[in-house]
Amino acid sequence: MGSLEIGSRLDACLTAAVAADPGLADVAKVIAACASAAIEVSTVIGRGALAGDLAAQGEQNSDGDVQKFLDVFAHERFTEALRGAPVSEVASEEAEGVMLLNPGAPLAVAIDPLDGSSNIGVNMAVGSIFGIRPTASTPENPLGSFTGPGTLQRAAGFVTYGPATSLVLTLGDGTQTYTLDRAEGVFRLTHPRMEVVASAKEYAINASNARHWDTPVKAYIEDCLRGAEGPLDKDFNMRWLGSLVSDAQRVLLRGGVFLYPGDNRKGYAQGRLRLLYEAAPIAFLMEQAGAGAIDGERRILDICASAIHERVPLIFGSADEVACVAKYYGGRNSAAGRSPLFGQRGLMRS
Ligand code: AFP
Repeated sequence: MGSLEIGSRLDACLTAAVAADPGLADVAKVIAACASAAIEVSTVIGRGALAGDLAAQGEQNSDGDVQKFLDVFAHERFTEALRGAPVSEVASEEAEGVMLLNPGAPLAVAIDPLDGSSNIGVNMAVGSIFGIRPTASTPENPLGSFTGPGTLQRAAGFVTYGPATSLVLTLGDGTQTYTLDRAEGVFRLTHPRMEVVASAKEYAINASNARHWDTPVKAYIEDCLRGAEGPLDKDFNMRWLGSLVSDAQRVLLRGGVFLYPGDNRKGYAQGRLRLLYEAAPIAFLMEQAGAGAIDGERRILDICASAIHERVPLIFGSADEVACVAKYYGGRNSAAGRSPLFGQRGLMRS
């Protein structure tokens, strides 16, 4: 994104990105559409209970999760905004199948319109997550836009609706953060190039599931708990916000490692998080900020989905921490050796 000034508006930053690489013109339009939808969602969230019962329960989504009012509202706002952008199709957490928007358009979007919805009713941060890919579906392969590896993503981002509303974004040239200027109704650049510290002392995991974890995760967390007296030679702190985007934003800002592994609960063999619209966008943002993201053995960005709501174990964060966790898995899969984690620091998209 070149050397843009702090305070620059998102539209000016996108214009500069397109000037530097005209091939980003359509990607920029999709990002602008996501940003406009995010501002609408932020406005409703910011009203809290004054906007009605945002956690009001409705139908079940593709995964059997009960949809809350805000899940549906966010899904509708993002889908409507993307209909006005060069987007052929959308894979949304809130829709069973792929939604066809503009036949022949060059880009496809995988989106979690409202992540962290269990936090809605208790005034905690929630988010929206998206990944932008080239259209590749055909009548013979209707999921083709979504079954390639995450390295095909042209851009990815997430919005955190927290004390501030922020947009964390990558177009493949570093990771930036924009913060919503509510007075002007625009996102402004506040973090031009985010770089995650290689080593950290904070881990995020839902410890109530400890009895369900497999051995590598149990061994790693036990060693974290042993602190400076243990093999990791340092004391750790723990955070678990119940909101992937909030944990991801904290890791981007002060390092650490986040783990949502597979476990032996029914339906959780591949964890809880979705490859297409949660893990892959987060992995792209992390790698562009010099961090890493694996499923325990494979680099997330190398994994191909075979279904749009497919789950994947997700471990991301400071490069040294993620490499350490990978060792507890024993690097059983040679693909892990290909991860940039085991190459140079300052990971860039390959
Ligand atoms: P919800 O959207 O159902 O609240 O799930 C949020 C989430 O997908 C992710 O944002 C959290 O990190 C994770 O689930 C929390 O999962 P647990 O409730 O199992 O800890």
